[in-house]
Amino acid sequence: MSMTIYKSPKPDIPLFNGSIPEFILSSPHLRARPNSIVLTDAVNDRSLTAAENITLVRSLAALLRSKYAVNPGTVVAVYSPNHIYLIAIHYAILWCGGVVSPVNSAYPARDLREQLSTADARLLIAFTGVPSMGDAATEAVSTLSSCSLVPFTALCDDALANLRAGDGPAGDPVKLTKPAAETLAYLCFSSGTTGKFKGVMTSHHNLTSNVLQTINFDNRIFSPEGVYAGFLPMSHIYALTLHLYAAVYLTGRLIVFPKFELEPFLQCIVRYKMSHLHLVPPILILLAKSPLIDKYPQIREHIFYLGSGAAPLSRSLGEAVKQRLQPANVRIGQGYGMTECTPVTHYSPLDQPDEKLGTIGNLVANVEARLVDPETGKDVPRGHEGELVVRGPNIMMGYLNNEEATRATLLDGGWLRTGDIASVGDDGFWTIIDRSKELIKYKGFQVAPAELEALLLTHPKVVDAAVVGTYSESEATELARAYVVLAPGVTPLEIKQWVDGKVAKHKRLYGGIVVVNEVPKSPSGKILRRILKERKGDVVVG
Ligand code: 4UU
Repeated sequence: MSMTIYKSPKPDIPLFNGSIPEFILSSPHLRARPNSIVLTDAVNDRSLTAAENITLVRSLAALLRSKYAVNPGTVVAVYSPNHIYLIAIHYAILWCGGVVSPVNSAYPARDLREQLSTADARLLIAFTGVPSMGDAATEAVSTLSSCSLVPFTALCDDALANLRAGDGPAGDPVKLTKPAAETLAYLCFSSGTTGKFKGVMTSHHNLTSNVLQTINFDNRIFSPEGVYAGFLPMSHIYALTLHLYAAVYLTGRLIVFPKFELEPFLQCIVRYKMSHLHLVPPILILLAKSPLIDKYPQIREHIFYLGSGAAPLSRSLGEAVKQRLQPANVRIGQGYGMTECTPVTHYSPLDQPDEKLGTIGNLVANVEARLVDPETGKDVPRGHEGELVVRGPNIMMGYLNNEEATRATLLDGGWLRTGDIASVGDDGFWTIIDRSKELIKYKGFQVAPAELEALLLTHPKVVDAAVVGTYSESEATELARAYVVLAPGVTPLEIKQWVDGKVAKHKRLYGGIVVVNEVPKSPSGKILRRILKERKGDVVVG
């Protein structure tokens, strides 16, 4: 088979061979500046230096090992809003040789339970200080005999008390017994190109490689001097790699927000001189349009770089934000990635011309790409669009206990199908044109149509159902919309409210619900989503 392989314009870089904790300890920045503040809580201003963070990791690791039996291979789920101690918890689990499965803090008990059981988690560290999360954690764990619950705050208090008492035999990180590329470190969840959520097996090598691939892309985009805005959820791969790891490895300063609200965020840009903001398109819309921007003109003095990722950014929105922040010369770029790639495969060069704002930039070092026909899998000729297929040290090991999905996604030779339709110019700039997979992205969060369809079909009055994304220009995001065939005696609004009451907030049917006579399907029974997306003049309820 003839392949057309596109290379990164960057030369290959040397990678790290060892565990994630060894990688963190090897950071030349950590050695040079142990006393720099790496983490600050935006709510109460509490901070940790690079060295204090590592001390906390050691104490937490000692506790996790001795009191909670976290050993090599033990899966520990972490269910918490962003918190300055969350980083140390992740590192400590890996320090013991354990595997981290981060859970979206917006998940209700049902989704949490499903992740715990699919990942076969033995321990759930949950932020029970938020009552709804405490309830969900208790409920989820109560039905699982092999998983126990540890409150986040109690665990950290214990570790801190041990430190004050001078305890906590530090110990070194566990030595890996297999190569780092074959040792599981993370189980994040993604629906991939089709179906429901699956555990993405990320190795130690996948993660350390992607940190190096991104920070070496440009040392002004990822600078040790940067003050980073940390509100993206740390349970998602975007913040996981760029904030928990890249920023902390560089000993940059991460300002940690448990949730996003525009005005406090703008105040914090000024208070902490935040320079490097990693955002998603719906936040760029706010920067372009919100009147609040005029109330805080000083933000322009501090912002150096705005990155957008996790969903498409249009050139016009990028330009509108640049305009709004003038006279400052704020650089805007995109990162493209997916959970299965740990995540970054493409990044925009810092000083690109505005006409490139709608592109995802270039391949990062050590990543190769192809463009294939999604139906036949054959490479398309140069200059044509096709499904993006990528290869590199950052590509996942596979989906946990799901050979069928792994085989459909990871092809021979280590190539991964992204389910995104892309094109590349002669200048090496890539553009995402469309998505061939089923996924819906709501404000950067994954919503799997298959999951909502399965839920809809459990309602006795829903005869058939399909869910597709519709785009909202005003919010710069996709919204999930259901097309349903209903039995007599129920209204579409009742169905919508029923769904919205059962799922995590980001999975609600914000795109409304439409009653149809039948769901269009192919002869093999596959939902023809394209036909639904192209329908016009529907009566949309809700
Ligand atoms: C168009 O969203 C992510 C990871 C995002 C990310 C982005 C920039 C991480 C680091 C960074 O620097 O992962 P998932 O698994 O939640 O979703 C993956 C999907 C992709 O397949 C694509 O459809 O999210 C979409 N996507 C994008 N689409 C991600 N980034 C982009 C982008 N433009 N820039």
